[in-house]
Amino acid sequence: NNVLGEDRSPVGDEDMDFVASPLPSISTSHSQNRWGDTTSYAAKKKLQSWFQLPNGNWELGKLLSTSGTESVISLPEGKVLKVKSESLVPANPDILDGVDDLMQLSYLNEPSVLYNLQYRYKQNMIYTKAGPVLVAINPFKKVPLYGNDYIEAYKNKSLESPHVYAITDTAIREMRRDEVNQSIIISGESGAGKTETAKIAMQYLAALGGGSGIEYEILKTNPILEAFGNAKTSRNDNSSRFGKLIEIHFSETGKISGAKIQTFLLEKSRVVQCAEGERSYHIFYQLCAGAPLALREKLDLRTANDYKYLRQSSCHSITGVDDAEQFHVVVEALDTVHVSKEDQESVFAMLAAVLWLGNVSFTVIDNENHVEPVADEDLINVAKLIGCNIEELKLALSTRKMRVGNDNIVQKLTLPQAIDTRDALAKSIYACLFDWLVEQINKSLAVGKRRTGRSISILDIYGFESFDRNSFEQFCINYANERLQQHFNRHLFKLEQEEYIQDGIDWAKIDFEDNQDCLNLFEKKPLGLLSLLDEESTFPNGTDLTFANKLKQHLNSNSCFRGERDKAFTVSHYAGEVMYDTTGFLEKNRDLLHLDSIQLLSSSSCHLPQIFASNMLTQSNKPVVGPLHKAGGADSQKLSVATKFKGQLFQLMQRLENTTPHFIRCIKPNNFQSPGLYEQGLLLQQLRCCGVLEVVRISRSGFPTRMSHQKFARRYGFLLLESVASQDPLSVSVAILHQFNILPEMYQVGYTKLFFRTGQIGVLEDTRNRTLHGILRVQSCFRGHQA
Ligand code: AD9
Ligand code: MG
Repeated sequence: NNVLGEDRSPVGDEDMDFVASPLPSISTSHSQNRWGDTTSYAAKKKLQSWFQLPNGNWELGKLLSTSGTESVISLPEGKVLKVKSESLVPANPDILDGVDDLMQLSYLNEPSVLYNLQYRYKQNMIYTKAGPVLVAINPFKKVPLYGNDYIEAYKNKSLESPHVYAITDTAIREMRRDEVNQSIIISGESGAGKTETAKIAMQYLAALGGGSGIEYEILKTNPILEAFGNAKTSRNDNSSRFGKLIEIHFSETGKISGAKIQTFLLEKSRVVQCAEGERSYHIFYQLCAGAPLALREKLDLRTANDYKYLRQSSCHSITGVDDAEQFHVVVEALDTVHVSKEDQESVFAMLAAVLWLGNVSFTVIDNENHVEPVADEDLINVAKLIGCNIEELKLALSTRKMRVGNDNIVQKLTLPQAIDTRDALAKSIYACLFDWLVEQINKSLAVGKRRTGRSISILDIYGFESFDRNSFEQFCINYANERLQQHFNRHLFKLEQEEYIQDGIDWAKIDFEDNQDCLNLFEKKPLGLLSLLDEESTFPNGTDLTFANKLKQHLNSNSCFRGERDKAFTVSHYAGEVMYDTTGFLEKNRDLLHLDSIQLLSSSSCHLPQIFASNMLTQSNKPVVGPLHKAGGADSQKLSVATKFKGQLFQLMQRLENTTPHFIRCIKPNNFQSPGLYEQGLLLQQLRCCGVLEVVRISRSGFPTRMSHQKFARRYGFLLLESVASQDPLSVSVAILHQFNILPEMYQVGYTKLFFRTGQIGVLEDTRNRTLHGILRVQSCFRGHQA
């Protein structure tokens, strides 16, 4: 069974196959104690014990003695320390080193989980199960775990160690068996490996469901979306700046019949500004480096360094990446998904237009700081590429038409206003281009009549974020994560309950806490974060400060909310507290594009700008009646960004709700994209944030350890001091439970199995081992005497 050389699980022993699964519950603190046993650990005199060093890392020590509240332990370098007994955390017996499911650990504490994951990681076993969840630790190097041989092995089940392939295989099987749509939900921090994991899952689906040829098209959507939607950030050289759901459809014969992609919240601001050392979207650099001569001339293309938008961050290249070569990969992929050469050229023209737009500069024309664009090569190129009149472009960038009372007036823009207008136009063109591309891809992959309704969706979405400074983007991302976390909880809770009901145990005793309070804080109308944000965004005089004050005024009594100094507020998320700075919230939420700019695009003689303009208008909440609008207010009364995002999210949740979910939690072991570096603190923080520690911890409140009556009786029956009247496994089991005074709340007796709270079986195991040890000692003594 070990064709590909992975070590067999060290707990292959049939005695140790405790099945376990988690039970959701939410709590905001993550203290170590909640993991520990209820009885003092040191009192049990285990040999191995975890001790936390001042730097926060855990070290495995040997417990030498315990007296009262103090214990003496020896650490690896021969150091002997006297420590408080309660600061020690039990370590698992060696036999459990590197178990492939964290639920198999007898002691479920943080150091044990970290150690187990590290033990595996060192041997390139980057995948581990945490009950039903797959944990994937980014190797930051090529690991020999993929490709056709592995796909075959997982397909025919000759390999069953945790893997994305295994999860994907389960999804396919369950889709066929239950005739229910499936979803693979991938989350994790930036750089943790979500996008790679999604591609690995797609690879497996394509291999198993291929045949019609459409699977190649589906795989080719990756280079396209990554070129247009990914960028180098400080955390990931290939960071996705959008969320993605790809729904892959299957025909009745089990073959892939098509796919549909939905994207979420592209980070538009990156088009016009990005931080030092980061880049804008890959496609810009690819175009500048890789466009063939004819295209270069047509678009007047220069090098990346000639464009302000690309120049500003002083980072043009990525180590190990050839942008020119990537450009050809993207063009090929566009061919594959049937974007015509003509359309491709229009796409590149739009990209060039954005770049030239960034170079447009302004001169001050009066003493009120009003400006006019400089009519140089930059401006001429923009007009040419967008297909509009130069004069109209100049006006759109330097004036705004408004209606004041009954009069139509033209207001001149100041320099900052003109720059904002220019950048807003660039961002909109790019965002529209992105949406349009996704639409073209979807047309090409459309399932059409072949669809059976069965599908597997893969969600690659930004994980929970908490930085030193958190803005509107984190606000939306973390809100999305609250929703997903609720989905996660509900699902796992349901699974757990089903098993309890099946075995007839009393599951009503299990508390189920959820993150509904935090979701309410966001969603409640009219006094929730999103409603108040929208309300303030529509007030002409609303500012980030008035918004922050309004939040404090209305939400301070909410337990998930805390007003902070100045313009800040804190939300207690399931994964921890995050302080948000409201600077820029209103502007980002309004995301205004002035009607003058939309009109400019609709006047274009080119095909794409026209489409963009009409999309912008139809996306508006209310029809825009005429060219002129009320002073000060939004020109186009479209939905706010937060409201649109919320709508998308609801739709997403609805879709996911109708699927059987499979969860993958990606973890990055260090912040340097470096292979082999395993930072305990960083890992721990992510395990907590993405709910993995929760899943494992929560199992304490459920009954994660299960053993059949037979197995239990066989394993511990010999410990009975008095013989039991009836020898049936159930009676023997109950007698054992009584003899060891296992508290009634610590176990449940089901029809076929015994269910234990975490750690309980550890107590029994200890006694069993001691007894066996004793027996062995007596035996060897006996033999000694004989000799
Ligand atoms: V972000 O939120 O989009 O910024 P992701 O998507 O979580 O992020 P990504 O999948 O892009 O991270 O992974 C980051 C890098 O880690 C990749 O570019 C690879 O270099 C590396 N990686 C991730 N997973 C694997 C893997 N299974 N094998 C090898 C990997 N390298
Ligand atoms: Mg990604």
